[in-house]
Amino acid sequence: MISNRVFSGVQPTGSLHLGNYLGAIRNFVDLQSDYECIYCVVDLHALTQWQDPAELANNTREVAAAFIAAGIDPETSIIFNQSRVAAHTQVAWIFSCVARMGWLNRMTQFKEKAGKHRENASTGLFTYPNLMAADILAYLATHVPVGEDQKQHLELTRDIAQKFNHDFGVEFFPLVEPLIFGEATRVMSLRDGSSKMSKSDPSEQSRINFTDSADEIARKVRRATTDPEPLPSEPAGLAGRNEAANLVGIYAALARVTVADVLAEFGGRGFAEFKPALSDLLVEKLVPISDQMRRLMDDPSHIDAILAQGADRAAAVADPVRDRVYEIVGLIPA
Ligand code: AQP
Repeated sequence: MISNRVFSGVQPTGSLHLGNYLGAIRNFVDLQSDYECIYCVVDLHALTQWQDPAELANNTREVAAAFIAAGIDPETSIIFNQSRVAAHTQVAWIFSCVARMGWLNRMTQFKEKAGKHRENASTGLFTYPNLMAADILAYLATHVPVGEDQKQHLELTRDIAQKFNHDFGVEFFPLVEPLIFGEATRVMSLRDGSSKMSKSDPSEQSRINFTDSADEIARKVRRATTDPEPLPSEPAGLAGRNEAANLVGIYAALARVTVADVLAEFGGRGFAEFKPALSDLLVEKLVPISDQMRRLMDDPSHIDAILAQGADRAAAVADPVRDRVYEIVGLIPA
């Protein structure tokens, strides 16, 4: 059995933001030295909510460009988009027949995204975790780097793997481990420290996008909601101060230090001093990535070639797994 294969994905649903970077993409980059890595632009997942067809293909390229600009090497890691490898949907159907309604009913992301209009949500949004399980298990991946918000879906992936193995009397699918690390595993909105920074938040002010200029970053940080107190000297002093905790966490993650280290430096100082230091750090880390993304997006055919080649490499791994699944369940003779 494979012991160290990483799989993860990002949806091409709009402008990528700091939460996607610190919760996922930067960790994708770091893992390349120790794992065999497969990174997917999950375009089929994006369709669970309406996407403008004219924008979807471009958003897919943009996520691929962000992967590469952030430091994922398409020669060593596999970068591709989900819809090009049929095994994802083929295995997902099998998992739809393994997962239980009760399991999916418990998924908090469905409840949040469907909101009050549950009856109007697409059935794809409801069964999304089955496809996510197939994304991962079609590669027999063992580790999945994600932000905190995806933890429940990974637990469901483990439940599906376990039930499949049990129902068919095999030891085929591994039980995946989430890799949730860094000081900002759940980056919060700049406007409201109790809600997640998200692409679908209608307020542009709530998030820092990969594509924001240095001026836009500085303006958003300046306007970020805070409280009037100076920063505490110890992490315990951040309890009940969501907005302050969020900004300090972002700083710590970007600087690759602990929250305690940041407070040792800034404790007792007000946001008038801390915010400019945070914007400088954000600009230093994000602007080179967005510059490189822009250069890559100037040559879409190059990105398309990387995605096509990545899909061939991905299919070479996933197709035999799909075939074995078909044999196990009896769709093709063993
Ligand atoms: N705020 C966040 N903090 C930390 N990690 C985050 N991620 C997303 N938001 C945060 C992580 O980014 C990866 C890719 O996410 P996704 O694009 O597949 O979808 P999402 O989690 O639904 O992200 P958004 O931005 O909230 O998109 P919308 O608004 O379209 O739903 C995942 O690993 C996720 O954990």
